[in-house]
Amino acid sequence: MTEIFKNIPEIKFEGSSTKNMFAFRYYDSERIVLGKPMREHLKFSMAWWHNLCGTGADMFGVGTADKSFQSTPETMEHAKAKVDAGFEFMDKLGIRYFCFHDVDLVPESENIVETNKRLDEVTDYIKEKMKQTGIKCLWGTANMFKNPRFMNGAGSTNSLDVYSFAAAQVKKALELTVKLGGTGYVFWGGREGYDTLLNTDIKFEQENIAQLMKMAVKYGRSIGFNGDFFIEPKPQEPMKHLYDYDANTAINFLRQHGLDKDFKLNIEANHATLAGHTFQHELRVSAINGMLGTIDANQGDYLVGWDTDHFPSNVYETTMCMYELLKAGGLKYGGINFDAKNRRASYTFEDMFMGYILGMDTFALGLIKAAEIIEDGRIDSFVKERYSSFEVGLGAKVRRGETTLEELSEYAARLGKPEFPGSGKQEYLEGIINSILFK
Ligand code: XUL
Ligand code: CO
Repeated sequence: MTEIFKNIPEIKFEGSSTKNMFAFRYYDSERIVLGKPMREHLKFSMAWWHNLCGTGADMFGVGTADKSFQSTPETMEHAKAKVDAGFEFMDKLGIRYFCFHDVDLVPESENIVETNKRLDEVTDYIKEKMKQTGIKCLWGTANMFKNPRFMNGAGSTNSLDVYSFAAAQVKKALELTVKLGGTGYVFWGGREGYDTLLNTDIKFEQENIAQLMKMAVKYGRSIGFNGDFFIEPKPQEPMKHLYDYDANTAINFLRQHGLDKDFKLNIEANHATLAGHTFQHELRVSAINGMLGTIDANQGDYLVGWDTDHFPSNVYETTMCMYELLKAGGLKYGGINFDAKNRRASYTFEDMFMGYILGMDTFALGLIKAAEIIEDGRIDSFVKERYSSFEVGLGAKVRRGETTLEELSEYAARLGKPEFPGSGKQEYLEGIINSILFK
């Protein structure tokens, strides 16, 4: 088979001082960090859609990148050329996982029976490549936002026909995920929301979405899907309001509908910031609720109000992300999927590699720094000390739920004026982080 990314070598670790553009500066897959090789902490995954399908088209202009891979777009020949390109790309970078939507893999036909046939054919081909390379599927999903039929939503649609079509796509995408050995199945509800409440019954729509998810769990488990289902929260775009607004909202929805045993969350950095939260906040909220499932790695542009899906370059953010991940004990069925795309003006094959090298290095550096923060211990011990008044005596009774308003009132009355609660020392703590990041 002919090489697609000619002149691009296998990317190896060379250290931070290298000037070689095709090398990792920080990602050293075998380096041990806190007792585990980096590759185990950082289960990197390639997003089929951005990397192999995205051409840089935006609302104002057509694509700039040629992703035909020497074939004719919208054909099965192209679908297979994308497989060839994808596996060569992952192999050269040492990426061991990929994620996909159904429609990323093949051109969609008007008829779902025909589309499904194409999906069977291409996944046979993908399976062969997986066998040859050892590369695995991280998660699969159904694209239920692109086709015009989903204009009013998929699970949240007003039309039974469209709802059934969504169900059919979920069924097939689950079968494909099982066929490819994926350990996750994602629901990102891009059209599950509303543009105006004047035409929308929120309760009805959310109940229907929950039903679709329940059917997915039932069917998935019946065909041997033992991994996690994931909801991927996002506050808006394309709809003005999306139901899975942020981690807390999605967790509440899952619990309300009894889905919390089978589902966890897929936290995406740019979605977090669109919701007015830090990436770290969304990870923390998920983790403390036992819901941290997987990560869509990217970053937004704080000066732009939409989902720009930049490759991660902000080491502060990846450090805090890896700090949360390490403290949560890692991701069981999840990984770090680069839901990221090159800028429109970065249209060459080289740029595709540069994006992944940047992202992988930024996460590797984040991992190294997060481990140093934990080993340093000053942040964790400060936080522990900050709440120490609840460790003994009456404070411990509060924690155990053994006290009353009466008892606390009597205590308060005896105190007179309470002492200040102790400095939050934010500037001191931020200084510690800087001294670890930039030593
Ligand atoms: C869109 C987004 C999706 C999901 C999968 O903002 O993040 O690519 O990750 O459908
Ligand atoms: Co995403």
